[in-house]
Amino acid sequence: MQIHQKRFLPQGSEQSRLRQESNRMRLLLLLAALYGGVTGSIVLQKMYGRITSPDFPNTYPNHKERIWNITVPKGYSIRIYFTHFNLELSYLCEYDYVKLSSGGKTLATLCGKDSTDTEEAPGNKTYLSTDNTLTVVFRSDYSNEKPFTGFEAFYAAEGKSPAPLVLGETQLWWGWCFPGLSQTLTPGVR
Ligand SMILES: [Ca+2]
Repeated sequence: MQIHQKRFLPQGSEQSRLRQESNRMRLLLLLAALYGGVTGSIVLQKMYGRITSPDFPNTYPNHKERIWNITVPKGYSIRIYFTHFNLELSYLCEYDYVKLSSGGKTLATLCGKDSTDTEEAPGNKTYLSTDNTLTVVFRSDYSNEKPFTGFEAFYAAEGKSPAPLVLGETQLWWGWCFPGLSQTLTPGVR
């Protein structure tokens, strides 16, 4: 009976129903993509912090991808350095890697433990973002022949030319806490 009724629906309304269905499907797919994107990356907006590979200081799992999007106020850049680094070594770091990028540019693709002719490991090097954002991607492939403990890194905002701003803020702060003192500390500034 139902099939019979369906067949007798005017063609126009059937098409509009199908169109609605397909629009709803598209919206669901879009939401799924957006939701997936949000949960896939970690947003960090503090002036400093620490990030580590999954399960650090234990060995990191296979088939993992983790993305950190670090943002600090405009005018600052972000310096990152590694206190521990031990990833599977592969030619050009194509298996497991930590990738640093900023301003649409890759700063470094890191793997292994020590740098070689074709692969870079951070060692004591620090990396500076090109703008106020830094993206860190950790990725491991499907296997490891040995256990690798991953990485631990610290980052901090670094002012490119923050002196006038910081001085101004310090004066305001001193002036508010100790009225009259800021003028004593910085003669010539009212
Ligand atoms: Ca691996």
